[in-house]
Amino acid sequence: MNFKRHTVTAALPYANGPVHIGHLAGCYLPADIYVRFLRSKGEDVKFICGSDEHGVPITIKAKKEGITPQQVVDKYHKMMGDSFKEFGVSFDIYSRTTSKTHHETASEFFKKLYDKKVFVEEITEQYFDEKANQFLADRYIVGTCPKCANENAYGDQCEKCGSTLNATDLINPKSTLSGEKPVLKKTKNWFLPLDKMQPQIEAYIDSHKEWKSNVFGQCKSWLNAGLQPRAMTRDLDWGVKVPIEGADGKVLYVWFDAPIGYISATKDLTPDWELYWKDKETKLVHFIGKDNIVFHCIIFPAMLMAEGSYILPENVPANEFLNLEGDKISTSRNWAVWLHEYLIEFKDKQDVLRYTLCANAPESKDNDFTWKDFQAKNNNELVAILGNFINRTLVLTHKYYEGKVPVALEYTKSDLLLLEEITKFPAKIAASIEQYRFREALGELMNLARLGNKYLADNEPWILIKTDEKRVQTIMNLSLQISANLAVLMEPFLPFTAKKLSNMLNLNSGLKWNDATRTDLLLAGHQINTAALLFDKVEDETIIAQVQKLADSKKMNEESNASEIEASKAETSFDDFSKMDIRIGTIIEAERVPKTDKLLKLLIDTGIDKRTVVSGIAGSYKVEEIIGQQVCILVNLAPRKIKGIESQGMILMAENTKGELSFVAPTNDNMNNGGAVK
Ligand code: B3M
Ligand code: ZN
Repeated sequence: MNFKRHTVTAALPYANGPVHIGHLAGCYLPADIYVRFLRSKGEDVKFICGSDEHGVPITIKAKKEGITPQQVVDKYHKMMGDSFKEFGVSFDIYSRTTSKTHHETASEFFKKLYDKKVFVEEITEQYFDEKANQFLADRYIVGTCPKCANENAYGDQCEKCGSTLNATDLINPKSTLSGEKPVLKKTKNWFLPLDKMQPQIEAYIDSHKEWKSNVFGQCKSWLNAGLQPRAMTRDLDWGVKVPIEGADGKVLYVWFDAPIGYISATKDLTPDWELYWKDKETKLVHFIGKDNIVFHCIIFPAMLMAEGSYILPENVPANEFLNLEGDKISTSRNWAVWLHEYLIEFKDKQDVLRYTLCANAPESKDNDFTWKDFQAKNNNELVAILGNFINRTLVLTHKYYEGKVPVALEYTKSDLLLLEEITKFPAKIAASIEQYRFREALGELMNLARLGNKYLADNEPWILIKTDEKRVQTIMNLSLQISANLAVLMEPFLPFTAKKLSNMLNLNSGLKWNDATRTDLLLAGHQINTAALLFDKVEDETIIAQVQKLADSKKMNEESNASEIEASKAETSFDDFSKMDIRIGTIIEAERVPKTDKLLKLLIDTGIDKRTVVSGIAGSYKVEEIIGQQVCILVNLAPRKIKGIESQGMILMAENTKGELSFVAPTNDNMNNGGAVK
């Protein structure tokens, strides 16, 4: 079927952290390539995205940072929006789910299903944290996945095996708020009866055997396991309020409201939004990462079917995950390449990252990003193939013809073959893009540059110029045509470079995809502009610095894990505390205790007496530096023998998370020995 227009969405990222390369490779880059391609074809397309600002991921982050959920989403919405823009992700709108339009749209949607009696209203037992006095939805609860035994599955989903779960399915559930085992408590919620809707959903999925096999396969396996009713409301206070009577303290499930966010964003973009959501001639495509498949292929379509007036997703091209240097990307472990940092550290090199991520996209299996590969892709492909071809062509044009496109005089047989080859590229690349095979498409684009390079190498115009000037004119004309076609065809993948190249060629800016089937985009006599390099080499130092940065973050992370702040001890009474007699004293002698690493034997003037104390501080202090040091000493501790020495008291030390010790001492130097610490 031919469609009149396209609605293309990219998953709404949670506004709880900055964008990293995993997000980009997962859905934003492929979606952007797809949309730029459609625009170049002259199609009517709206590219929709925004921040997902509800749900437990936001409230957890707020708690961690000690700010309100609204402050969290304001901060990250801006940050993510800015870096997408700078990276050239060309959304027509980047909206947010805390917007008024969204709250209204999501409420109306829910209300419509409620009025149509779609939901099953049910009182069930849900987990409740008595300490936090709160129901535990979704990510507030972790436990062992009943399907794959992953111990860190969330209350709504196991990220390891991809199963959707209900919190009550978890084995050994634990509250992420208090760490306590939760209790069950009765509460009313509204369920979408996916079980009853299974036949419709199954028919829908079965009508899309053309979907990527990872997507289709996952859908089938859920269907085979049998769909279960799923609560569309939660007992939480952050989100879209449930818009019906008797639902105080309840909000819409974030996975109910978030996909509706695509609709509300379109409303904010255009008054014609209904054409993009309700007209059968609109092709709706959702770009997502693999952990979102069930929500986009089963739950959201079920919502749309139940509502009745919307079109259904025509395709849901989901990518697998991108790893980083062999390890899973993780925000909490700071194991990531952050887009906002890349944009500063690699200024004006957006296209190098776009190229690397696309060439390595995890389209059919998880894939790995390494800095070495980034360097190799830049140096061996962008610089050596694409950049080199363009540079040789433009430099020679300036050198031989003062930057004016020469006339093609007479084509040889191999020229004619080449011309025919060139005209096939737009269709070849398009076919791959239309099947969501972006790596393959990019490979084809590079083949056109390879063809150009080979043409120059085979014909050697720089040698022929001495003997056959006429032939060189044809060679250069043809090379310039290839350059122009490259400028058009690279735009979806490398938009910044395309612009640079178009400027250098002084190309008409209105060129479209199909213009690249021609081989006369540059007319004889056309003046081109000065040439500059499209890419430059990424040096070893740059890569070493990035690898080091990752190693540092791994190390810091391990240290902070190893030394988590201890929980406080059990309560004690004032009476017990006041039994301890702590005095100011001064170290007057110190020596190492033989055959030990940590122990020092100290002689302390306590004001009451001079006594011996054995203390484990040799790791932090040298003997010479502590003579004369004032300390606090517990003087009524029962004596005990340490390494054969009687220790008559204990010195108070502070310890940091790295295990380093420091004396706890008066900061005022007129404290006399024997003074009480209270
Ligand atoms: N925010 C999950 C994620 O960021 C979720 C996507 C919503 S798309 C409607 O992975
Ligand atoms: Zn699992």
